Formats: sequence, C-alpha cells, structure tokens
Amino acid sequence: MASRREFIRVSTLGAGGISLGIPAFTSLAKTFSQEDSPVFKSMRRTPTYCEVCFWKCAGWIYKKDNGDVWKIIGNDDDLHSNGRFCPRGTGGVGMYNDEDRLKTPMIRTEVDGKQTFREASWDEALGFIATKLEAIAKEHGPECIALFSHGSGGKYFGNLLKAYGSNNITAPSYAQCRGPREVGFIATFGEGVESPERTDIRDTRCLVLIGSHIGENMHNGQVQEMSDAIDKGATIITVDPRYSTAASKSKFWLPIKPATDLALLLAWIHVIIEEGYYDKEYVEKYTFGFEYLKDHVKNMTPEWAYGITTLEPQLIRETARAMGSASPAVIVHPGRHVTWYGDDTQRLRAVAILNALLGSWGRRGGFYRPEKVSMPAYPHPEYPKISRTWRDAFPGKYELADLALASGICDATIPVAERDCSFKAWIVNGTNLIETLPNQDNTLQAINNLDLLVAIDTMPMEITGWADVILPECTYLERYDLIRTSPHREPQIALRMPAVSPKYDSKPGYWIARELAKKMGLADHFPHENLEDLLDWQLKKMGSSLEEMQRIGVKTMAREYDDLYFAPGEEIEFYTNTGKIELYSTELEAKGFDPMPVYTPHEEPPDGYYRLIYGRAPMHTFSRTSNNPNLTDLMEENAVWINPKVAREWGLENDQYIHLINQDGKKTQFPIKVRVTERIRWDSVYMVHGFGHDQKKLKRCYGKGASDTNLISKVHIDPIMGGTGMRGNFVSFITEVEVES
Ligand SMILES: Nc1nc2c(c(=O)[nH]1)N[C@H]1C(S)=C(S)[C@@H](COP(=O)(O)OP(=O)(O)OC[C@H]3O[C@@H](n4cnc5c(=O)[nH]c(N)nc54)[C@H](O)[C@@H]3O)O[C@H]1N2
Ligand SMILES: Nc1nc2c(c(=O)[nH]1)N[C@H]1C(S)=C(S)[C@@H](COP(=O)(O)OP(=O)(O)OC[C@H]3O[C@@H](n4cnc5c(=O)[nH]c(N)nc54)[C@H](O)[C@@H]3O)O[C@H]1N2
Ligand code: SF4
Ligand SMILES: [Mo]
Repeated sequence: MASRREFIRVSTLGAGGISLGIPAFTSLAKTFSQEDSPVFKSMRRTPTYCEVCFWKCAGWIYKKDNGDVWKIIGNDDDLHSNGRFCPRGTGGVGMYNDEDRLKTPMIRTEVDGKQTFREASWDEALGFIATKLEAIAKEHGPECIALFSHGSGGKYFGNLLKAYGSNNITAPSYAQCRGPREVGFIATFGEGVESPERTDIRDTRCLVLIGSHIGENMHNGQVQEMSDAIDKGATIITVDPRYSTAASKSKFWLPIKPATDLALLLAWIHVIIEEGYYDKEYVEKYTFGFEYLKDHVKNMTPEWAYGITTLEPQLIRETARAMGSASPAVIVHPGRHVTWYGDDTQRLRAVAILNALLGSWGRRGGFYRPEKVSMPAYPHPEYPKISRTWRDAFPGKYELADLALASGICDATIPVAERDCSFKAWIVNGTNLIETLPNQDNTLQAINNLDLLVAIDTMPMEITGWADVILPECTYLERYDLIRTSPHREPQIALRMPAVSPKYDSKPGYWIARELAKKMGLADHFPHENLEDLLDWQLKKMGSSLEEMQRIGVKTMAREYDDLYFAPGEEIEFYTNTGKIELYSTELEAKGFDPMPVYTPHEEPPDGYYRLIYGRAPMHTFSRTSNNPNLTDLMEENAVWINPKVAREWGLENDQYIHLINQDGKKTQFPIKVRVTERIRWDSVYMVHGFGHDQKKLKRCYGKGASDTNLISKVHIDPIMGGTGMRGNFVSFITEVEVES
C-alpha cells in the first residue's frame, strides 16, 4: 500500500455481502455479560472518569428510566473535579450520541481505480492486521512497528506491542506538549511536575502564569483552585502577548513580545537575587550552584530585558518583588503545552530555578509532593528482548528525552540512506496525528512510506482517512478501562465502567487489543477475558473490589508518607547528580548543553507577517470535540484575533472571512473569521487549535474555521529532548476569499 495511499473523505462501500458480527464471532460480543444482569440494569448512575480531556475528572453518568444516558456530573469525592465538571466534560454525552461516529471496522480497498473503504467484520479486520504485521515483522523486525496513543487504550495496545517485540510506544503529550517541562524540572529538582500538576494553587499567595492560560485551558481542578486563590487575595501575574481570560483576572498583565520569555525570567532571577528576595535558608540548604547563577545573571537587568521583551523595567521589578514577598507560597507555573520556540527545556529550567530561589518547591502554596496508588501487576509471560528502538534513528541526540518522541518516530518513518531501518507500520489509537504533529507534509510523507496504518478511533477524523484499517472503539461511556491512579494530594483511585452497551459495532479498546493478540499468537499476555475480571482481581488485592468501586466510583487512600510539604529543617536528598536542587545543572553540562539558561534571540516575522500563536477554548478539546453535538452548539468555529492597528492597515473588519498564509506559502485550507481586538499585540495573531476539519464525514464541523496545523510547517526542535517548537511560524493575510454558502 506504501506511497499509493490517498486520503479518503467521503465514500464508503456498503456492507454488501458482509454481515456485521458473523456467527463465529458473536460469542465475543458477550464481553458485556454484566450489563445484561438485573443489578446493572437497575443502576441509575454508574461511575466513570472523563475522557474529553486528560485531566480525567471522575463523575457519575445518570440514566433515564428508559436506560438512555441522561447526564454526567462530577463525583464529590474526586480530587480532580471536586464534584464539578467543566462544560466539555458535561458535553461528553455528545460523544456517545454523535451520529457521525465510526460504526464498524473498515478496510481500504480500490474500486475502479479509486480508493475507498469497505465495511468489514471484526474477524476479518483483525485477521488482516495480524497477517500484515506478521509479514512486516518477518521482513523488518517487530521493532519497525510503532504505537501512537493518547488516552486510555494506550496500555492495552502498548502491552500488545511489547509482547510482539517493540517498545516504540509514543504519545503526542510528550514531544508536542509537556516534555520540555518534565526534562527542565527533572534537571533541577530530580522530579517532574506530572499530571495533574503538583501546583498547590489553592493555598498560594502569588501565582505567575507564563503563557499558561488557565480559564481557557479548562483543566478543572486548576481552574477551581485559581478561583479560590483569587478569593483569598492571591496576586496573579500573567505573562501573555494576548489579554487572556487569566490576564483579565490578574493584578499584573505583562504583554510580552512573544518568544522572549527567557529574557524576562532571567531578569526576574536577577532582581530576586540582587534585591535579596530569595529564600536564603532554603537556597543554602538545598541548592547547588547559587554563586554560579548569581554571576550568570549579573548583567541581566530589567533594563536589559526591556530591550528584548518590551516590558517596562519597573513592571519587571514590581512583579519580582510581589513574588519575593509571597515566598515561599508562590508558584511560577510551569505551564503544560510548552513546546514553543525550540529552547523550551531551557525556558522551563529558568522557571524551575525561579521557583527554587523562592523556595516554593515542596512548600505550602508552592508545589506539593503528590502520591499515587500502584495497581498490582498481573502475571504474564516475559516480553521478548528488544534489539532496536526509536533512539537508534537519532544517535547521540535527545538523550535526555525520557519518553519516546511521536515526532521522532514520524521522522524515522521516512527512509534515508544513512539508516537501514525505518518504521513500516503505525498503530494509531486516539490521536489525530495529521492535526497534532507539526509539519503536515512531513507527516503525510511518513504515512505514505508505511506498509500498514491502523487507526483506532471513535470518529472519522483526518487520521482515519489515511488508514488502511479503521477500528471503531466505543466511547468511554460504553466501556471499562483501567483504574485511574493519577497522583494528587491524597492517593485516589477511580473506576470507569460502561453506563450503556456500545452503539453500532464498536468495541472497547481492551477487547480489540485482546482479540488482536489472539490472532497474533499472544493471547497469554491477556489472561483475563474481560477487563472487569482483571479490575476485580487488582481491587481485591488492595482491599477493595469491583463491586465496591461500582458503588462509590472514587476511593481515597491514606498517604504512605506524611510529607505533603517539606518539614522545617528536613534533610532531603534530591534525585540529581549532586543530591541538591541544581541551579547549575551538572546533567545538562555533562551532555554538552548550557548548565544555566542563556537567552538567544529568535527569528522575527518578515515585513507584512505576524507571529502565529494558538491556544485553547473553554468548550473544546483539540479536535476531539469539534463535531460533538453539545459543544458545537457552544462554539462552532474559531476566529483569528488581529490587533486593530493591523486590521486598519489591511482594511480588515470583524467577521470578515480571510485566509492565512505562512512564510513557506502554506495556506489555511478553509477560511477563518476575523476578530479585531485590542486583546492581542500587533506583532502576533491568535487562533484556537482544533478547527478547520477536512473530513466530510464530520457533518457538523467539516470546513468550519481553520487549522493552525496547516500553518505550522517550520519546526524548531529542542536539541535537549526533541520537543517540537511550533510557534516560530509567521502568517500574512489573503483577503480575497470565496465562501461556500
Ligand atoms: N497545531 C497544534 N498542534 C498541537 C497542539 C496545538 O495546540 N496546536 N497541541 C498539542 C498538545 S498540547 C497535545 S496534548 C496534542 C493532542 O493531540 P491529540 O491527542 O491527537 O488530540 P485530538 O486532536 O483530540 O485527537 C484525539 C483523537 O482521539 C479520538 N478519540 C476520542 N476519544 C477516543 C476514545 O475513547 N478512543 C479512541 N480510540 N479514540 C478517541 C478523536 O476522535 C481524535 O481523532 O496535540 C498537540 N499538537
Ligand atoms: N478547554 C481546553 N482546555 C485544555 C485543553 C483543551 O484542548 N481544551 N488541552 C489541555 C492540554 S493537553 C494542554 S497541554 C493545555 C495547554 O494549555 P497551557 O499550557 O495553559 O497553554 P499553552 O498552550 O502553552 O499557551 C497558550 C497561551 O500562550 C500564549 N502565548 C503564545 N505565545 C507566547 C509567548 O511567546 N509567551 C507567552 N508568555 N505566552 C505566549 C497564548 O496567547 C495563549 O494564551 O491545556 C489543557 N486544557
Ligand atoms: S477538565 Fe473537563 S473535559 Fe477534562 S476531564 Fe475534567 S470534566 Fe472532562
Ligand atoms: Mo497537551
């Protein structure tokens, strides 16, 4: 199939002779034995945790008397939501109801020289995949198979891949999202920030948001805690070239020139050291390299930073003092999507250093120490030895990346002379790589070099249009998944169970992975026929049970250690080379990088071009909600924010549709509405990610708004860990637009 794959937008061959669920296969549909039981039917509410974003709030799905899904609300005991869901989580019912959902497995085929999908039974589709994978593994080795996954199913398909002999398992939430943050914090404190972030916002006296746009970024617990902190009088400082929702709640808004944050951070460090605002006892006891740092920032004055950031020196000093006065109950928030300009690990190092100087790590109102539950491991055969990994494609590079790079695996799929092996098969579960990875031409080139692309999804998205086989997963309202164990102030577990049976011929991820494993001769790796048997086994080992969790949904465990915060004078050994918090990073130095962050200027937009920046809208999650019937009602397209000065120069008016074109001539596929607003600097334009869908099967969102990914062709790779900086693209306007009625 390689190099001949076409994107399939519209047609699907009818089932024809293929009946869905052929007799030999019907026994497999019994996975849901429990749902047929009277007890299950009588349950008015069933527990779940949300899959609309990765904050994973736990809640209850209520049903109507006729058994239909009625509503989803938060579970009061849940630390992620405190019993309240965000609008997207409430709208999760729309994922179940969306009539555009994938309904049955499909296989790419060619009819009269035209590529299309034909419906297939599960048996045929899984058999097809198993046969293809076997051929690929035989010729190239199982390591040439990669899994891209974002969401709950990752574990099942990951186990399958490891059992087959590949550990090339990756998620876009690392190299396209929070990777540089984790690497920057690990280099400093020996530990990452994790998810949910260990920020003690609830009790902070000063919260500094750099880019992090809480309020539009609707990560639930954070939004609630920020609002509590404001009520308690905390000072909010927001650094953003755009007047964000967070900026509107802030005492200080610093409308920074984009791409210059590192200069501001270094100037803040300068002021905090020079004016003696740092936590002297903490710095002396716990940190390494203070004198080096002091010397390093000696000349990085607010006046120096003014020339770079356009922020008044007085404002830089005043905000540094506000942080200093609140210390240690201060949080310089590490953000989450931090892959901006390619020097992101170093920017996040500066954030970490600032927190260290203020003594906020391990302190009340700063960063707490989270705890999580580990679920008992079930016995399974040993995984085969692996002889190659994605790292072999990047000798001597990105050694500090502690997870696989989605972009790296994508790049290593395009054959090059120097490398004797490229990836040949992708299994893509719950990630829309076409819109998610930067540089779409590159992604498509990689896809065209594959022998097999399997997409496991709930919706007909861009990625499914490029697949050879599409497997329809049922939504999270229709399935069990593994117990949620994310870290928090207290360790908690949460159960997701089906509220209703899967619609159409969709199946849970666990079932799909297990059936595929059976066809690949790996059934031993999935000893439990039903996921609920595994969950019950695990829960009983921990003194609970599936039955208990079905009743309560969320269970809070006692902390193993009484160390939410550092105790006064506590002796602490950090997981760094020196055992100290490293203001001067010995690890970065050993790997040939600057041990302390250095500001280097970034490219400026050419004349007539503006920097493209992007972010989130409160009622959507990337592209996963864009067709959701409940949420499209709240927001059906994005707009491009343009400063009035620029709008005047270009003669642009509110609500006018235009195209954007970038420095490489890449143009938005669909037109986008203009929003003229003072809330954005004149040198930048802003749009929400997740719109401009090119998949006609998405009836509500096809062609609505524009995709930022269309315009992100230049990627600035972080040399330390391979994160893909995506905000170094510049756009201009095309005002002649024909709008389809
Ligand atoms: N241009 C640009 N690129 C970005 C970003 C950006 O802002 N702009 N943000 C980056 C960030 S921070 C992140 S975390 C990533 C996110 O990237 P992705 O995780 O790829 O985000 P989505 O676009 O929501 O794709 C999710 C896919 O999962 C499917 N899906 C939803 N629910 C289920 C389910 O239950 N089962 C299965 N199997 N599939 C399901 C959806 O239909 C959709 O196809 O994108 C990164 N890339
Ligand atoms: N509603 C909703 N909430 C979400 C998500 C969602 O899809 N929908 N996705 C979740 C995920 S996976 C992630 S990773 C997070 C991402 O959310 P965050 O980590 O909070 O934010 P970012 O995407 O890094 O940054 C977006 C902000 O950065 C500003 N910005 C752009 N360039 C610069 C610059 O050079 N300097 C500074 N200081 N600011 C700049 C933009 O104006 C915008 O306000 O959101 C999470 N929350
Ligand atoms: S923040 Fe909203 S969308 Fe995300 S998990 Fe929680 S309720 Fe769901
Ligand atoms: Mo993310």
